[in-house]
Amino acid sequence: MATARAHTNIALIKYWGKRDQDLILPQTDSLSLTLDEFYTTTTVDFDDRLAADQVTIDGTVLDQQAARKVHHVLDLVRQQSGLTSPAWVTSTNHVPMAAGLASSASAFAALAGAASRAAGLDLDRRALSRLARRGSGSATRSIYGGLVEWRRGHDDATSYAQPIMEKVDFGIEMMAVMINTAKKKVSSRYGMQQSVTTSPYYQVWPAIVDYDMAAIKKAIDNRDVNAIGRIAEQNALRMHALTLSADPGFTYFTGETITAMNAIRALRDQGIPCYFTMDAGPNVKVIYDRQNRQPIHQALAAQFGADRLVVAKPGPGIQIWNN
Ligand code: 2P0
Repeated sequence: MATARAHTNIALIKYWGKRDQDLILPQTDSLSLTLDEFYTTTTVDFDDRLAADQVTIDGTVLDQQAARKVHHVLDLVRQQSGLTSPAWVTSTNHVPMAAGLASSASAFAALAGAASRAAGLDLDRRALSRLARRGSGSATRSIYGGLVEWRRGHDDATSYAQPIMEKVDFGIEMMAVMINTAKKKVSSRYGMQQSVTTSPYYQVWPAIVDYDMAAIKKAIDNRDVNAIGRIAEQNALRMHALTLSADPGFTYFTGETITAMNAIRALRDQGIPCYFTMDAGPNVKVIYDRQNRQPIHQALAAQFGADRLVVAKPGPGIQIWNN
């Protein structure tokens, strides 16, 4: 039996599209910040008295269909270890609010860590990153803390994450504006594939990411939070343009998403540097230097309510222990 804790991450340069659906090989590199506030703790116990894998998330037992991606990762661990037993999987999401902010990243990273250790494998972090990738692409990056890049690679062996700056030594922070915590209508898996196959703009996306990756790495080297924010905001808008320009077009934004984006632009116009990014859902994450937290929090609390704001600092990489 083993337990792992992994933190979620928010991409500053987005992963949006796969080259290989089964291996989860991405079209492009991506880069993220692991957050301290949001994490998943998962325990795995292989037990040959079980008839099938039993997956419980936040106290609810998943049916076979809902647990499909979990079975897939467990099967890979069984292949690698030679074990054949089914497993108990118990997972708890630690988020400050009722439901989801990018929980698949922390969930599949924690599952990879706990399942591999419980099966007696002693995987290094690169191998853990590759295993987490097979559950969900964004989980590849949640093995590491701080600023992390996922190199797209060209096959299963070469597509993994690596740390850019595990212990972040400057003031970058993120504030989540929780617009809506209900489950999204268009899964990211389906949404990104629609973008790849039907958006006429997709063909320029890889070149945009190459350019943004180089620029953001330079900004990180310079510890320039405002340059990081500017690059991340533009990259996010261009990612979301791939959903709007798909056929049929769709968006993860709601009216309140746009309202929050405008609130952040207004703060900028008042001389308070802050930037936004959005993922496959309506919530907005604000990127800023911690020295500017107070006026940003005050302005957004007045508009959205303080109970819908969560401040997150850079967080650590995966921890795994035997029970
Ligand atoms: C990211 N997102 O880089 C991007 C930006 C959402 C928007 O990774 O199909 O749940 O499991 O690989 O990782 C969300 O997609 O998709 C995601 P799969 P995943 O964080």
